[in-house]
Amino acid sequence: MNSDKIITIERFILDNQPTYASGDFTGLMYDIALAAKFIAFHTTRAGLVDILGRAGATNIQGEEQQKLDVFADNIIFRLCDHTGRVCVMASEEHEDILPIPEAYEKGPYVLVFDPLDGSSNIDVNVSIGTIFGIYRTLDWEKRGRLEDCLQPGRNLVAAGYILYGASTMMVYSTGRGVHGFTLDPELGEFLLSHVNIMMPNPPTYFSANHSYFRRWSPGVQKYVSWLQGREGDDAPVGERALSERYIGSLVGDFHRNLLKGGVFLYPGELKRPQGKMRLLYEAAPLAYLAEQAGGYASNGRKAILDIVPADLHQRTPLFIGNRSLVEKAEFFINQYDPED
Ligand code: AFP
Repeated sequence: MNSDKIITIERFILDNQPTYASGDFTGLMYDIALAAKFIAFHTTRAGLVDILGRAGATNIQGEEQQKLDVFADNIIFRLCDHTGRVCVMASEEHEDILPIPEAYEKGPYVLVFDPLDGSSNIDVNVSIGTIFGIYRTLDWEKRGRLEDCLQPGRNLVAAGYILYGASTMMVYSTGRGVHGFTLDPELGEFLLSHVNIMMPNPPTYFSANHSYFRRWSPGVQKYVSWLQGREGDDAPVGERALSERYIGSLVGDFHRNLLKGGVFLYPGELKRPQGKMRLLYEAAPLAYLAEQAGGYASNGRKAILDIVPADLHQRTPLFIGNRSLVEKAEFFINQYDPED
């Protein structure tokens, strides 16, 4: 008899909750896993929109079709607003915080999320993802406020993502390693598939939108040349040479580098010094996972997790992956790019 255990995400979350836990956190993680199943079901049908009706049109049942990112945003909010586990949410899709309706009790947790990242990839059937981070409220007496959402990544109590790819995977950490679960679409269950993921060393890949080379600072240009083995005595060449892979879907690019080792970079540009990535919804949650997996994330000068957000939609340059590769980015930037 094969005795390898089959462990559902529900079982795993329950087995790993501290003995003193109230169950709020466990429930919230389970709600996110449920949201992931709803979103996965809809994303796999995305290619049918031309047949079943486009966003904005009405379907056979007379319901209006929603764009997938609007659907994902809506489903996460509706699964979490009434449970008494969350005091406030913030989504990449909304300018302001999402308070818990007065009719419902508030809870101790703050949920920030990017409901569907890489949505420009939907039309071409390429992987997309959901990213989330969970903080504790700063004031247990009050209903959730903006300050609760503007916490540095160091305060995260959990973070993760759901990758809608060839399979749907949920990868998360609560500060005790990074674990991955693959959705069995027939059973509708996430099953533990990747235990305690660590970024392999030596790394295999680097991921950047190389067509922006001329927009980058001299330090970033030198760094990318180094990644290609064209700059510096210690450049990764020969056996250690890196291959370039870029999907343009952060969750997909990060996931590949998490499993194979590597670095993803979306630097600032000369005309857009803060780059494109959102600190709260993208950079900080993935930075938390990277550090849990033995890696590191930086804005080129300091750890992403140490940046205190000044506003909800703040952007940041992002270098994330194996620690040695990210620290090398900091080295080149400090060497060649004077601080303003
Ligand atoms: P979209 O949601 O507009 O597709 O943007 C996705 C994203 O924020 C991130 O997932 C990618 O890593 C990055 O943008 C790709 O940006 P470029 O197209 O500028 O390379």
